[in-house]
Amino acid sequence: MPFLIGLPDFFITSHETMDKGAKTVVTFVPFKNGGFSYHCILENHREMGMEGELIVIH
Ligand SMILES: [Cu+2]
Repeated sequence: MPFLIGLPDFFITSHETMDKGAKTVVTFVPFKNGGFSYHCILENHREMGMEGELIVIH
């Protein structure tokens, strides 16, 4: 199943990844502390469970 990860609080979007077991990398400076949602931005994928939380602690 493809995924395209969005992390809106940090204005991040990954490259779309199609292959099973594939990885993607995003690089950014976490400029604020807290818990931030990331999720697949492809249609209905978030509702299917492709989401998580990133916790930033400085
Ligand atoms: Cu997806």
